[in-house]
Amino acid sequence: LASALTPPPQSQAPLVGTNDIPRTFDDPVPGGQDFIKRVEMVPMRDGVKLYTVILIPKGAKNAPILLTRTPYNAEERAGNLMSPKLVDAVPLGDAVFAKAGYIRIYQDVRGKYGSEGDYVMMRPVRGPLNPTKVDQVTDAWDTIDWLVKHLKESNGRVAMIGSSYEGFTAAMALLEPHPALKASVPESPVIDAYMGDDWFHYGAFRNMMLGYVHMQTVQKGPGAVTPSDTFDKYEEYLQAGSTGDYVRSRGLDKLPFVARMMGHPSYDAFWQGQDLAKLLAARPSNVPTLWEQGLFDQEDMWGANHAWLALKAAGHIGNNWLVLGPWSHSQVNGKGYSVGPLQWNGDTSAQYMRDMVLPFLEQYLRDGPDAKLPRVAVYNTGDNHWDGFETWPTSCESGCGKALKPLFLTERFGLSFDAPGAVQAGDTYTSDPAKPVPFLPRPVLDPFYGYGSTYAGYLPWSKWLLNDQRFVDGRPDVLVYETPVLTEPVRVQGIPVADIRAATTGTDGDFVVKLIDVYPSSVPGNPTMGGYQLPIALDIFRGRYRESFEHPTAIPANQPQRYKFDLPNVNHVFQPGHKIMVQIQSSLFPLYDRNPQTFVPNIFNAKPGDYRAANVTVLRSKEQASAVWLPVVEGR
Ligand code: PG9
Repeated sequence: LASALTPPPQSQAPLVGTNDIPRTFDDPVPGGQDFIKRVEMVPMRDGVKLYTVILIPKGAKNAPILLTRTPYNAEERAGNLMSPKLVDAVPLGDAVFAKAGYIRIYQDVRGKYGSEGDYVMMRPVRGPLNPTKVDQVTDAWDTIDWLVKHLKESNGRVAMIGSSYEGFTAAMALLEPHPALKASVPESPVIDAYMGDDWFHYGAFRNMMLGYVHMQTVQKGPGAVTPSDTFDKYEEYLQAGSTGDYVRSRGLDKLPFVARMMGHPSYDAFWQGQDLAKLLAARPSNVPTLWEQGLFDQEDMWGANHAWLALKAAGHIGNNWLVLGPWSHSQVNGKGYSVGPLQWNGDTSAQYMRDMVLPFLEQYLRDGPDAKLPRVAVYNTGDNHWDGFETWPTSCESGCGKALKPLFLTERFGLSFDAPGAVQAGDTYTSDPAKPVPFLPRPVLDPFYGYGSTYAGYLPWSKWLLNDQRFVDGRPDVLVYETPVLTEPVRVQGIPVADIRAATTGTDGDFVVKLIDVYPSSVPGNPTMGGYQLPIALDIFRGRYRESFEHPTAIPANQPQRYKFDLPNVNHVFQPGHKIMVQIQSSLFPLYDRNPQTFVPNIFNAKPGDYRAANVTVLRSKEQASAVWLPVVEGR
């Protein structure tokens, strides 16, 4: 090696070479790499082989295996393998496992990147929605079976981990776990993509995911988002007409998954059959499982907590833990010092990996000490620390200790814990589909432009849920209610419920409800937070589904109706000097498709004439009270 590094004297250096590629070449890294990378084509039961990148610490013996099954290119996801040390080579979130000597494995799901076979987006379980003999359950089973039989360095125990789609593959494996699967960590897993994960929220379609489907399904390898000649997606979607018009004009209807979504705008058998929370509760596993969810996850806010709640309801809390951290989507795998404008005490992602996931895996994969995790760990975004709970939520509509407390909309755009008096009253705005309320200040870019293994994407997208809502509070189509300045802290811990009574002149319509923490006008030491309107929970609900998500019905024009839906989890403190605010509006565009406000069978195919302005009256009388029900708790 030393002689290879010593250059020949200049006079001896030949002027012309015959082959500049030596027959062998060893990189002169001191000691070489401290890990071995193997790539295996692991055979599945139907003969299809899956591309599997295996990173083994040199000299490993009896090492546990940590497996991620991904649609995002195993070769890239495994990290920057140029590095001599595994701990530096793997993605940031994996460093603790590399340090602890785990065998780290990334595998391409069937049909993507290096794996053989056909790709089906979120391939459903075998059965009516999947007539083949394979799914993510069998592929995980077959992979684990192969790994424990072929990796002599392992102790025969496997855990699965992964975020989002990778969390979905981890959760699917729990439906019929291989006996060697000893623990699982589904992070922001997609569990019900109709109710509150990637494709719809309570029936409203998430336009902005179309670029993702393009990127993922135009080809087996890396794809790009939908080509566009318009910088601002707000402008692009508005000009296109309906989402169906947008899809057809760009040829996206030729992508089978887009066509499937457009054929199933309601919560029919197609979506119900994919609700993994229901499937998991019907076939609960004994695998110790740590479910993780970001409190500000702009993509998959529904999955982990609903899977955990379904398992709890089915009596399987004993082997299921829940972590709700202060993160945007998949931020748990990056740095967790802050999210949006909020700063935390240290790196909360590192705290989760080091103090929760690693001890959990050590307990079940290495017979380590009891990890002593609280059943539920939720970051307190008001007090800036982790809280541990025996159950969750601590306060809810019924059956969990403390009842929710309604915060009523009152006259003069106030909010009060006192029920309204007898006066008939309401507040009216005109919702015009020609001028929908933007979800982010324009211009709005495609969130998946530049998306890759780093999860970078379009930065405002990853923090839009925390965006200062002053950018819309002056609009005439946004109702804004607020409390007086608080003199006492108001602590909320659980799942707030939006409960809106409203009448509209249209026959369909959407309702967006935002629960907001308004900062004092001046925040010494942090001037940019002065007057900040920080949403702590918000969501959208499609009015046609107020009675049934499966069978939509027209809204009877001008008749009060009730729109009731859960908002995302909160563990927050509205501090003295702050105000609580509720904003109500009828669009969040172009993230969500526009509701034409005229009842049509399938909103994807609404015609230009169906899009009509409607006057929406939000009621706040004694008989028709509107409120956000808050999980208020006293004390710390
Ligand atoms: N939220 C992404 C996704 C998962 C599943 C379907 C569509 C999108 C992800 O980050 O994987």
